[in-house]
Amino acid sequence: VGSFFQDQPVLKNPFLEDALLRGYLKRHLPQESCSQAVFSDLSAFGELVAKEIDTWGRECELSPPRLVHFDPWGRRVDHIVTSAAWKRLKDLSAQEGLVAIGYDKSFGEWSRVYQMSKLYVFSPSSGLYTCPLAMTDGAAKVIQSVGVSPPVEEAYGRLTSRQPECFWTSGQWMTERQGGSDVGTGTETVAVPQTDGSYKLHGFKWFTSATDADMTLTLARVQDRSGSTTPGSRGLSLFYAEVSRDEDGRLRGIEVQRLKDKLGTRQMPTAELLLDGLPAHRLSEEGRGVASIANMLTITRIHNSVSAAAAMRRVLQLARDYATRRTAFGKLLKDHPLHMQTLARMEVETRAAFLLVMDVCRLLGREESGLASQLDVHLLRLLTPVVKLYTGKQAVAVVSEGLESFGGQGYIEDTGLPGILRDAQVLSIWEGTTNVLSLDVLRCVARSSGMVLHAYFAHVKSLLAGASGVSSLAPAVKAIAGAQSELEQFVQIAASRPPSYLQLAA
Ligand code: MFK
Ligand code: FAD
Repeated sequence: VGSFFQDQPVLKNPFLEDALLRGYLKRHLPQESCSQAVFSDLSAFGELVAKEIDTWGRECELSPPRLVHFDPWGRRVDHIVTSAAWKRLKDLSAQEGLVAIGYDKSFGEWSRVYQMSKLYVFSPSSGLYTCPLAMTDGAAKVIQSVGVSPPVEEAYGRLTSRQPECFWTSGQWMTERQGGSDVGTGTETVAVPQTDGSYKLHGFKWFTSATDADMTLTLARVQDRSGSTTPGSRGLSLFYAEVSRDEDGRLRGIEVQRLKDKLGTRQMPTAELLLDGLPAHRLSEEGRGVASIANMLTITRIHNSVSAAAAMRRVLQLARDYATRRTAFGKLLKDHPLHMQTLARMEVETRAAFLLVMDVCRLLGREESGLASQLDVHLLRLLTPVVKLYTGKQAVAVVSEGLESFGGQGYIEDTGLPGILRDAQVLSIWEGTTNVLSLDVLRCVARSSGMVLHAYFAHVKSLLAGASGVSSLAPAVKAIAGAQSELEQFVQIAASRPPSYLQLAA
């Protein structure tokens, strides 16, 4: 009934559509050859995202993973069945070097900016494959930090491989029932030493995402001969375990209890796992588990921030396109000043998020190339939790606003739009909640005796100096300088009080 049918918003090449990303890369990437290679790869990849990958991501949402506990003859198999699209995304991730680019370092200190730019283009169409990639990247980073040697030498090669048949993904099994934030108190999993120097793990991991991974890093308490363990964070060690099957097809030392029924991130499996003698190798010194897995947290939190900024950009790209197709009150949405003001506000949020995220990626690249100054190292430590906590919240707000810009259609499942909001909601929860990361910021300020803040102030001052010549930026420069001076005053007051003051101020 009726002859009118609304044109749908069209996803165009997300790299070519993103003037800010292209401008950022043009401004920062050094030699002509580096920027040409990156531009040509990202242009081609952006085309693939719009034309093909986006439908794979959608297929992952429409065919979510399911758990098959038993085979037809009653044997326990615990198969997590994933869609064909999910498997294709794994192969594609290897071929496109979505982890490898960060490790082969063909672009030196800019390799991380390049890798994260590619993930930024990929993320909203990836069917959440960015989740296993984040953990895979984090695991490679941890292995690098403990030494690429047996028993993890082969794993490192696989995690950073571009060959689909060789490529592995990793899990990150930290959370137990008692504690996801407070893993130091909440971890009950024990590691029982074996005569050959390896361990067997016994415990229950309450949240494990992308559980079809080939290996994992996890935390457990080493049991001494009397069977006792050390409580708290100091009792935790870091372990490496492969996820493998025996001759009968049963998982070695693991039972998949069930898959979580989640608000979003439905494209990928998140399981509860019983570890029942899982063979494992200790990677950290005994009791240094949390400090050792911190390298993984840094990487996965940066990935999280990339995905947050990318979600905002995606909803905005679609909203802008829709504004050129939808008419209300006799004119296109793009000609309604109030509608455009709404989109402009989203644009400002998105730009700010993107620039902060990219600055952190730049710092990571400098640190990994041995080029980071002490100031850069402090800034990276400070800004990693800040960018994760800030963009996680921002993504929910901006994407929610974005849905409204499609009117009622923003609420309709098969437009694919509501999924963007559902998936954004997790970004502030996993990899450390907002409050837990706020406390992490304060702890790192206290542990560096305030050095991270000095690094931050110096950085802001240099940015303001660069911007002060541009007259249109004058009001912003003034506002930022005012905020900075208030913050400096707070730090001075805090420095003259007992350490508990910082904690209370949180
Ligand atoms: C789309 C992309 C998405 C990504 C995919 C995600 C899939 C989902 C994966 C997950 O959600 S995995 C689970 C993530 N879990 C968390 O993020 C846990 C959140 N809780 C915290 O971060 C707590 O702050 C923490 C567990 C670290 C507190 O434990 P402790 O033992 O009380 O920590 P403490 O005493 O502050 O630090 C112990 C050591 O670790 C110290 O080193 P030292 O002993 O050498 O002094 C710290 O400096 C170090 N450390 C802690 N946090 C650090 C860190 N080092 C660097 N960076 C950090 N952030
Ligand atoms: P709690 O620690 O119980 O926190 C509850 C509330 O208390 C939060 O709001 C928190 O901010 C607040 N809080 C806690 N401590 C403090 C404090 N000191 N001060 C102020 N507020 C505080 N974990 C993994 O290990 N691997 C995975 O692969 C994984 N995948 C996940 C996938 C999904 C979809 C989800 C939703 C979670 C996943 N998690 C995973 C778990 C996730 O990391 C934890 O849920 C998260 O770290 C929070 O832990 P918790 O659930 O125990 O919450």
